[in-house]
Amino acid sequence: PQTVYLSEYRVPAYLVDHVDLRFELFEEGARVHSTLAVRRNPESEDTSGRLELDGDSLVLEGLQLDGRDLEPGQYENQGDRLVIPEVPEQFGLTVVTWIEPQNNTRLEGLYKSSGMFCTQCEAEGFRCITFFPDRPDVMARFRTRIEADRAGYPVLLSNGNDVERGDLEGGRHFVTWEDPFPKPCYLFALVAGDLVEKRDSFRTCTGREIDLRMYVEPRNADKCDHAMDSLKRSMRWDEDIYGREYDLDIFMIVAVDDFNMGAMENKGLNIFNSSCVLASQDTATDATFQRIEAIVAHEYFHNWSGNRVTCRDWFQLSLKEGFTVFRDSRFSADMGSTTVKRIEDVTLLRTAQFAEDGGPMAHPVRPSSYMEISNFYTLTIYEKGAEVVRMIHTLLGPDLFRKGSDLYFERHDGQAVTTDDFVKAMEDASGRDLTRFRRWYEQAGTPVVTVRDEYDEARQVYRLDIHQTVPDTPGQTGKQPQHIPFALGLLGADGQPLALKLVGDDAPPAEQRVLELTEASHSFEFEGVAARPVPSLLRDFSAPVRVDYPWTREQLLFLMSHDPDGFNRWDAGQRLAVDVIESLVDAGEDAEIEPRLVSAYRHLLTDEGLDQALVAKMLQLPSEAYLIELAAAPRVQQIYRARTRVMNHLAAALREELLACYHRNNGGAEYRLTSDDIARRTLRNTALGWLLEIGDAEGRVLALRQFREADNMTDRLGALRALVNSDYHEDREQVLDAFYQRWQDDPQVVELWFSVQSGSTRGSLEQVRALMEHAAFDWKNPNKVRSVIGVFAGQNLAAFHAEDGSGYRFLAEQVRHLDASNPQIAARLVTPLTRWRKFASVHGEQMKAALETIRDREGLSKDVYEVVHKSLA
Ligand code: B3K
Ligand code: ZN
Repeated sequence: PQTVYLSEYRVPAYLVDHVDLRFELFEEGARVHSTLAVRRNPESEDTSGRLELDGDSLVLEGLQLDGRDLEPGQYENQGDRLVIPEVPEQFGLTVVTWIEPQNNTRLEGLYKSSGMFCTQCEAEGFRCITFFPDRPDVMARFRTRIEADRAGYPVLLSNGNDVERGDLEGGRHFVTWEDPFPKPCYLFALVAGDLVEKRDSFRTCTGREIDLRMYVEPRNADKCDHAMDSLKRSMRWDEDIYGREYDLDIFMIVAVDDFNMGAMENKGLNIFNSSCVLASQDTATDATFQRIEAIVAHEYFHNWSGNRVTCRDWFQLSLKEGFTVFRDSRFSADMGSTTVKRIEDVTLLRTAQFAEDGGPMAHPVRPSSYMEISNFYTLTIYEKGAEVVRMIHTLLGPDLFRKGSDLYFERHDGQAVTTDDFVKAMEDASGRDLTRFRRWYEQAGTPVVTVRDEYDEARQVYRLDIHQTVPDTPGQTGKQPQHIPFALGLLGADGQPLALKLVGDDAPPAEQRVLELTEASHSFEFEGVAARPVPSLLRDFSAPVRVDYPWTREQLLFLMSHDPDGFNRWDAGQRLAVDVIESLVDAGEDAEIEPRLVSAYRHLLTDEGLDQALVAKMLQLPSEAYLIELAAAPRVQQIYRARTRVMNHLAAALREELLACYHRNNGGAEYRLTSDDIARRTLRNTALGWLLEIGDAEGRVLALRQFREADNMTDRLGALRALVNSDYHEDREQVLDAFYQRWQDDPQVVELWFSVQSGSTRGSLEQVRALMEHAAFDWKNPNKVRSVIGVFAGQNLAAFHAEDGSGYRFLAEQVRHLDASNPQIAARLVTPLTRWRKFASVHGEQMKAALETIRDREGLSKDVYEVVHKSLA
């Protein structure tokens, strides 16, 4: 496969002003008539007169230039490219292609899912529909006519407004859609199916009435309310916070069962994975409700950050994704608990993005090369990209940031631009120099910030020496210091925040400062400090870096109860738990477990004056994945045992407190989605999980009762999970069975049922294999593959890293199998194996050997090829 380089970017030689599409949809395939209004790009240096269009798996049935058929000698069909060596300055081109959506298992381009036609064109799926300059800097107005059997496909949708509809011969009908906004072809969408429509409306800030429509299969008609409400909240929030109004008269959301990722922001017609949009109290957990709200918002926000202003090329992907994740994350924070949302974002970042940044696929937020762009929809592009935008927000402050985003949208509306254009707009609006800040886009790897301190009692001065390094990553060495906003505070012995005054600085004293690190080393002196303080560093996780500071357990315990920064309170607890678990990894079975950890947790469980949403988070022990990420050469079994020992110890020591916490939070009140109520459910289910972990008999009774009586999926699943993760084998089988019997017709619930089992540390590889034989498992459905194979390899870490290497061989086998039908999902699934270099020798070698069996598969897809070869290099 070929590598694409950013340095080779050239403006397109030809532009397309208008696209006229006609889809004839049949059971045995689809015929696509496409007529393009093409003209030479005056800005291109290419004057050869040669037109090249992209294609993939297309049968070419017709080709006309300005209405005249082209003879075989006048064009060249190379399969992935259609070349017409000589074209005029301006012309009309008609292309007719034949495709087979019913056989499309890659789920890119036009395909069928549960009997309906749907599309996924980002990043390069439009070329699977027709020959076209499939790149985001070619923006055209689309008119789309869809023809299909009326009975089988009563609903026919595309982008924009429906302008015409009517009947055709043979029981067929058509609808024509027109999208007034020029767009890149990756935002094109089409849906045809037998769907029910849910309607609502939204009045914009200028008084326009927008028609909101959701389309779902009839059996899901009662699962649309939450997404619809989330949509309206998002529309309002984007007006209030960013001044962005919706632009079309209709906004549509469609749910489809087979989908490679979460959702897609097609102009005016967002398409969602069913599991990211459908919900009812009975079938969705709190986490699912929150995820739906976040994804609906994310896709909606793309209408401005992505669609109105789009990417020049795919190296700029974070322009829309990083910014949009930042936007959806602030939205979720505003809708619920800001601190909890921050904890969740940072947990994902530190566990998974840091691992990516330290692995063989590490790449900058703006990469400079790729083989397969689908492999670059990564945590680095999305989550680290969002952190980078967040840092600009921190450096500029909310008002200048808003000024910058206004300028960006105004300056680039209707354009395809770069991450640099974004930074430039922020610079121009604020007057700040972000030259050095741009390194965040160019350098891969997680910076390490080392902090050492010194207290000078005689001078009453507290000094911080801060040093940063950016580690080498594949293809990048000798990196420059980055511009890091480093928020901090200092606490006095009484737990009170100190007023910070820097030596030689005129700024008025404040309880928190954002230091700006731009050099490899800095020293900061704080004056008027009466006694050695406890530093609270990198508050609210102000930059995506690792902090190295020699914390003592006393300091961490102190911060856990005194830090006014909620995020750092939580983080101190995590660091303490990590320290305790790590110290047990090498210790004998009878080594003492830090008693102060027990008292700290007791305090959390009993002090009802604490923010319960924060407490619910603080009670979660650091995950195995995070502990593995932190370790230099992790020995997974030992880490797993040490963590389990600590959990059992805490559960046994705090049994009474856990029971009390369970009962206190088990109000029979009506199910509501407030952050208070979510915290209560999290608390009681955490308590239940811990009690079952130690096989507590009373806990068992409570879990069985909760399983039977719960009026919502959060509690039902909480009880199920606690029992599945316990040693009550008979109960386990019984509840799993009952659950399946009750919910087998609901795919989203069956996915939960699968993942509870494949992620259970009590489950073995054989049980996971058995799930794959289950009638509900379906290789063609990415959600099923993820909930069984993905969850096993990503969450059931002790089994995945089994000493005999069976987990690795299992994963390699599934990747090889899946690569033939769905390369995108196969390439994602392989990720855990790519980290082989990090693991102690035997494991590492076994992982590497598993990767090699994938590498040797005949006919490997480009997607898997890139990931496997880069990780073996
Ligand atoms: N933009 C899409 C992702 C498309 C992935 C293509 N492989 C969803 C999103 O980020 O909103
Ligand atoms: Zn996105």
